[in-house]
Order: sequence, then structure tokens, then C-alpha cells
Amino acid sequence: MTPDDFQNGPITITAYDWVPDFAQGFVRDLRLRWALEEASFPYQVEILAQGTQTGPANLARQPFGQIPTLTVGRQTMFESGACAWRIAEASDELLPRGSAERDACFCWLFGALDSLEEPINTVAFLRLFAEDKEAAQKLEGQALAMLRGRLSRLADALGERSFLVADRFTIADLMVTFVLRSAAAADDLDPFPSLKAYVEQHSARPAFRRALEGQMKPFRENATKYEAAA
Ligand SMILES: N[C@@H](CCC(=O)N[C@@H](CS)C(=O)NCC(=O)O)C(=O)O
Repeated sequence: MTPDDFQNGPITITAYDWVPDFAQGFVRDLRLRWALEEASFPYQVEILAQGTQTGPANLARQPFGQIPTLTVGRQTMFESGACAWRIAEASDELLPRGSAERDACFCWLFGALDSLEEPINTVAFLRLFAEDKEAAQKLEGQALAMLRGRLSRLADALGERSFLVADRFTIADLMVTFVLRSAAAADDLDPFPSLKAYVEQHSARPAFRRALEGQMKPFRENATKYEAAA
């Protein structure tokens, strides 16, 4: 998938027609929508009905039976981080030209998905999904301490700045902001005012607001159908 392919299109991503309330606004197609909106690449969205993600058509393009995928021309990619990186490479809006700065963005993209998202998801899992609530409660403090350690290091690295790389918005800020939004929604950023401000600032970007509305629209339209079936 080359930058030229993005100019030629068509570009299609996959997303869901509905998800439960707690996931609305956080489903990972939003990462691709946001990157594509920032880059001003026109794109289409193939909406999957809940339950069809593990059918053969989606498994052929996403081996774990998930969304999102990104199709540009005839090629399809999966994993939102990999897809977002390809979008970023195709647009000056998301990546600086200098190779050291591009490498720094690459590091932060992995940092977001590995060093930050992993402890954020662990805490969320213990709070929301663990079946043994007593065991989960015992582990939550330890998991939260680890998360706070990571957030503290991030706050140090960001300092007073609004951007992680090159004094401008890049794919690094997009991905770090995205993963921090879940921590912000759970009030876990409260001890880190600079990170809270960072998330608020970047989530106010017009491209993000458009992307969010794009994700939420089908959820509103299909709510009655899924709520009636519950
Ligand atoms: N690492 C994958 C995770 C994708 C993922 O977790 N997708 C969720 C929606 S945000 C999904 O489709 N979940 C349904 C499932 O796992 O059955 C990525 O970043 O693309």
C-alpha cells in the first residue's frame, strides 16, 4: 500500500452498526476515521452487523474476526495501528518529513498501543469484565499502580508541550490521545492534569469530531433494533 494508492483510492474501512453503550465512541475504527479525516482522504465505511465479524467474509480479511480493516484499491490491511501508520505515511498532515521525526512518531505509535493501551485495558478488564469480582478487586490496585507509573512517565516526556513530536500534531498524538481517552473516561487521568488537557485539546480537533460523529450515527440509527433484541 503506497502513498500513491491513497490518492487513487477507493479507500474503505470496516465498522460496526452498533455496540453497547460503554464502547460507543471508543471502537477502533475511530482511529482510522480520525486519521483519514486529518489527511482529507475521502473514504467509505462498510458497516458490519453485530455478529457477522466472525463470518468467513470478515475472517478472510481480519484473522481475529474484528474491525477495523483498511482497504485501499485492491489491498486490505488489518490492525488499527498498522493501518493508521500507512494512512500517516501517505499524508503530510500526520507525519513530518524528517526521518528522525518520523521514527519518533513510529516509536510513539507503538508506545501508545503497547506501553499505554495495555495497562489501560488491563485496568478496564478488571473493572468491567472479570468474572471473579473479588479476585479482580485485589488485582486492580496493582494494575492501577502500573498504569499510573506509565502515565507519570508520559507526563514527564510531554512536559509543558501539546505535541509529542516536532511541535505539531502527528500520528503520535492521534494514537496516544486515542488510547488515553479510555483512561480519561474512567477518571484515571485526574492525577495528571497535563495529560487531561492534552486529551481535551486533541479531541476537540474538527477532524476528530467528524470521525466521532461518523462512528456514532449508525449506533443511533440501530439502537432500537439491538435494544429490542436484548
Ligand atoms: N488490535 C486490534 C484490535 C481490534 C479490536 O479489538 N476490535 C474490536 C472493536 S474495537 C472488535 O472488533 N471486537 C470484536 C471481537 O473481538 O469479537 C486493532 O487494533 O485493530
